[in-house]
Amino acid sequence: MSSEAMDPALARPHVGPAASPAHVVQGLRATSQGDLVELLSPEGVLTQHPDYPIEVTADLLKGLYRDMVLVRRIDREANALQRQGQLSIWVPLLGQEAAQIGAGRAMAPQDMAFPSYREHGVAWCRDIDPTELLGIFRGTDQTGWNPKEKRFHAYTIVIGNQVLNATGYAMGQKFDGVIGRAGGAESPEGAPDAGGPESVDEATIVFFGDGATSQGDVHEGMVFAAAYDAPIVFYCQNNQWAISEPVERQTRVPLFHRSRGYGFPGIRVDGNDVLACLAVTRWALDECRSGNGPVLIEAFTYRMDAHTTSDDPTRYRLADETEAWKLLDPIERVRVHLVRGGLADQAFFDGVDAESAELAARFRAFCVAMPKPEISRIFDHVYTDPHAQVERQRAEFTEYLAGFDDVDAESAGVSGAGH
Ligand SMILES: Cc1ncc(C[n+]2csc(CCOP(=O)(O)OP(=O)(O)O)c2C)c(N)n1
Ligand SMILES: [Mg+2]
Repeated sequence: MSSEAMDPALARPHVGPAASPAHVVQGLRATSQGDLVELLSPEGVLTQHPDYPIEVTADLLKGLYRDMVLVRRIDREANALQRQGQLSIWVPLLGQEAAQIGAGRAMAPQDMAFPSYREHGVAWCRDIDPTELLGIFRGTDQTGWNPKEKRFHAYTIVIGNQVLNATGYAMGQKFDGVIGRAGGAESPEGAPDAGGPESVDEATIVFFGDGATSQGDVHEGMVFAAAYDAPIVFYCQNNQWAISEPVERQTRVPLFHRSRGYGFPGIRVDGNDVLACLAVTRWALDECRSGNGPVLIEAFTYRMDAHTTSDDPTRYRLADETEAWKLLDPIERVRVHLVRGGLADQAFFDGVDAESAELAARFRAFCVAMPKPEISRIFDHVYTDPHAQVERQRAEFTEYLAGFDDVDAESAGVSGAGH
């Protein structure tokens, strides 16, 4: 078949093993084809989409704007704290605020989320105080919140692994019969009709990146989710890069087309449009709660900063590309819409800025005052009960530390065995 006769979305970008910048841009275009659900254009013009209607009020827009400004501020503050030696590493979300806030605000309290490591905006929507993120990045804690209580799982660094966990969780929701009840024969008394965040039914949403789609775990998760009609939204933030690997190295088709192969719907949404992300994710979660899952959402967005604070993106991508994406900024388009429509006055914007400054100050003060953890904690919680091997390692480590003049093993807490 000649490439002219092919579905243009299936045309192969000619990307060799060492892609030049021109190839990168060409490849990006090749995987950009396909319908993009967009409600709020980069110029701030609002249109409804027939399949994903949403009631848009000034309060809704102002709330989403506030969320995005505050999480961006936290993100920039954390980045600076890492540069000042207060955090070991930080994973920036800059540019992905709309993709995360739209999805996070679409969730109902009873829904369950499985993040990767970049979902600080979704954490915010799950009522996790930003200071609770700090322990992970300061290297003092595994997670700062109770995943069961917040319905937001621990961050997962192993790429794609959370997709399996989330699929298993969603299969459990199906086996437990907590989907498709509202409005049906088994509807609890007084329950609203199926769907809608007011529903008593549950769904799962899992977050992963474009690069993660190359992992076996993601494939296996989608196969099982389809086979069991599991109530799960696969939410792929395609931020165009997996560290230094561009998305066209991961796929020959737009990522949302992948769902066809598993047998469930796939939607590509403008990931820099918070309203579109909200409307599409609401729809997808409703489908899952009503028993019509799974659904794949590809939020087409861009990672504006480095992969992490350990990365230097100038070594593998063009400044032109980043400059072009600046024009699609997720916060700016909401601000423009609010201003042009006379929906928010200067006092509102000043208020959000003041709140943002206060939050950043509290976040910073909390971080620099965090106590040093006792070194012995690395031996705690390995096993529930005392374990001979762990205790032997604890003793060896205590002896090792005792060999240094400037380490007081007692105050480091290593000698206190028996947890
Ligand atoms: C199984 C596994 N392989 C490799 C890595 C190293 N690694 C960390 S982040 C990353 C890229 C992930 O890219 P993507 O899925 O697009 O997510 P993004 O970081 O862009 O949000 C890789 C390869 C890892 N953490 N886990
Ligand atoms: Mg990526």
